[in-house]
Amino acid sequence: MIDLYTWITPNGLKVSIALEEFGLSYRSHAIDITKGDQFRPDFLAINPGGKIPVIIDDETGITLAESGAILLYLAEKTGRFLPRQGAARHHTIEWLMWQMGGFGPTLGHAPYFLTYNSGQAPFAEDLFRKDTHRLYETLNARLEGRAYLVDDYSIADMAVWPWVSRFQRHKVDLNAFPHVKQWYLRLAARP
Ligand SMILES: N[C@@H](CCC(=O)N[C@@H](CS)C(=O)NCC(=O)O)C(=O)O
Repeated sequence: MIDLYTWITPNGLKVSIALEEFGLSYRSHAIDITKGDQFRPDFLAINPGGKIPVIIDDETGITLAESGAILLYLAEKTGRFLPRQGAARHHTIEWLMWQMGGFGPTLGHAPYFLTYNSGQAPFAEDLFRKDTHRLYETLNARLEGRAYLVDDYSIADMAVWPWVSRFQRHKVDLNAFPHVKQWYLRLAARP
């Protein structure tokens, strides 16, 4: 059994999606980050950084934070959604890292300037608007002529999708990125 400590944010949703897709048994524990649950001593004991998501797998005894590391762990545990070898494995990790290092952090910060405090920091707003559009353009170019980020549906798609689901907060019109929109709706239709 896996215990999942999480909240309804893109990094949290990645792991919820993965656990459902992998068909693993798990229990969810809500860590309400809007109320400061992430700073409770019992949560800091499992992740001193005070960030969701975290899993504890009682089969292996491992406690793991960082959504990208959790997705890799679950893929290796089950042997699914990450090719075992070859170029497709490296490209899946490449797109997972693209999400973890660029798409996620940039889109995580962008709404503070573009949505919640627009007009207050013009330089930051301009920077995040340009970077956001550049990242969506990169994703759109990657998805042209492809059903998924790599050959088959993988942990890379699971990592990117919950971030795209917040496109309105990024002030992005998905119609301007038609390949992203088709991919977004295709994945949304999964059970
Ligand atoms: N790199 C981490 C980021 C985790 C993260 O930023 N979690 C946010 C929610 S999406 C959080 O717990 N925020 C609470 C806080 O910063 O106090 C991951 O991918 O798991």
